[in-house]
Formats: sequence, C-alpha cells, structure tokens
Amino acid sequence: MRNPVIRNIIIYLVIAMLIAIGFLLITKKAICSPPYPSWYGDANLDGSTNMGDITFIERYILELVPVTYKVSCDVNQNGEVDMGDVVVCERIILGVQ
Ligand SMILES: [Ca+2]
Ligand SMILES: [Ca+2]
Repeated sequence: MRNPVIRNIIIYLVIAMLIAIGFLLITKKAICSPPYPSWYGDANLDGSTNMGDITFIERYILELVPVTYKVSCDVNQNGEVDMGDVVVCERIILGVQ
C-alpha cells in the first residue's frame, strides 16, 4: 500500500476495532459458533477462528501476508480481502450473525 494517509487510516481503524473487540471478548466466549462451518473465518488456517485470524486478515490487507492466503482471508467470499472480511470474522468470533 503506497499511500501513507490511507495506510494510517487503516491502521487507526484496525486499532479501534481491536480495542472494541477486546472489550467485547471480556464478556463473550471467543469460539466459532453455528451456523458457520468450523473452517469459516479460519484465515490463517490453524484450525480455529479467533483474534489471530483478524490480525492475519489485517496483515494481508497491508500486504504483509503472501497472496496465496487470499482464499482463506476472503471470509465473506466476495472475491476481495478488505475490512468487510475483518468485520465478518469479528462477528464469527463474537457469535453474532
Ligand atoms: Ca485461525
Ligand atoms: Ca471479502
């Protein structure tokens, strides 16, 4: 990502979301729950869906992860990896639809 302004905005948004998620995780159980299949949201392919996957998707967006992970990072399966996939992953972790 070449534009430093956009990169900084993304970093600030990511930090804000991580703080919000951290707060919510204090009261919610961080597991993948139905109706999602067990692999759904497992961006880093370690067998579970958790905060590590959100970080992994964010690192993909910042081009810090090999492009070979595009399929697993495209959680909402719209063909692109963006903040929408982070939001879907957050919802999976929080158990909301
Ligand atoms: Ca995972
Ligand atoms: Ca997507």
